[in-house]
Amino acid sequence: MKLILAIVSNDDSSAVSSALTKANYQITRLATTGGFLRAGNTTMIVGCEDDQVEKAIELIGQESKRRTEVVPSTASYDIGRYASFPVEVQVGGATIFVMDVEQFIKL
Ligand code: 2BA
Repeated sequence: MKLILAIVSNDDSSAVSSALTKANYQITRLATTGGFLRAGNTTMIVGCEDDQVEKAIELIGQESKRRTEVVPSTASYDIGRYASFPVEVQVGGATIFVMDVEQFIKL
């Protein structure tokens, strides 16, 4: 048995957990915070059989692809005026750890 820890952006967490649940994976979602950006992200804990790991990674990847989005940003000028302009930011992506499970116990 394996334990998958998948860290995904909050924007993708709903789609990722729906896809995994629909495919009969049992998951736990944790609200986590990235150490570098200090922004919220979501960590999914998935316990599954060895032969189910690949499919889980595929589903997570499908729902959390790294992509570029254009978001509005503002710049201020000394004369007290603000201008809005679009900037491209990278969003999404997943960081995944797969670990061996020594024991799986439900009491
Ligand atoms: P990613 O590498 O895609 O990482 C996204 C989030 O995944 C991280 O959020 C962290 O919560 C988790 N994560 C990634 N690698 C990990 C690991 N080896 N162990 C445990 N958790 C891990 P943040 O820490 O807020 O990082 C956000 C993004 O900032 C990273 O995206 C990376 O592109 C960049 N970054 C992180 N640390 C950096 C550093 N020391 N220098 C430059 N850029 C960094």
